[in-house]
Amino acid sequence: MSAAAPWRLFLAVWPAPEIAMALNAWARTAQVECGGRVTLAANIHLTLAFLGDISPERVPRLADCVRRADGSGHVLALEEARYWKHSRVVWAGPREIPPALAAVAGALERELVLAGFTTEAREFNAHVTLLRMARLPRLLPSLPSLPWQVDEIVLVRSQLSSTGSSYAVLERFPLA
Ligand code: 2AM
Repeated sequence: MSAAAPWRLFLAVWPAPEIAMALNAWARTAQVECGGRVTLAANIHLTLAFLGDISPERVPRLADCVRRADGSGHVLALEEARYWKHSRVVWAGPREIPPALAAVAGALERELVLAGFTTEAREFNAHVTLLRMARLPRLLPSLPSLPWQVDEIVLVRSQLSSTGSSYAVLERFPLA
């Protein structure tokens, strides 16, 4: 019997709809300056760990790792908007990564590695992608004040198509 086709998976924090809508509205304003494709409000998230292609049979083991990772709820303030030239992405992120967010990302990484999962080699860089295929902006509009209450981690399956990525939340893990 052949193994099930892999799923493209990642662990993330997902904003409440009003925060996602405010970020999407901001991105549409920034688009006037730098073009590009705006991330749909429903797709806005911050990735904690990217797993890539994983056999669906390993999902229960992956979920156990997330449950073992200690983490606490906290507020994430997105204060800075930046442009990455190499990926042509406009993103928002905190000026400094909240210690609780860094701690949960670190705990996840440790548990995943212990359980034999391979995560991305890049250092954790807390960012929320808001525009793709953008030109270098001269100046980005300032971000509204968006206190994002982070109170759960989500396990997400990403499916790629010609119209972009679609995301399905497979499981939610509350933070203490
Ligand atoms: P991005 O927004 O910077 O592209 C789903 O694709 C999520 O996983 C996105 O947040 C994306 O980050 C991130 N992601 C996609 N491919 C990745 C990779 N190879 N390494 C790390 N993160 C990745």
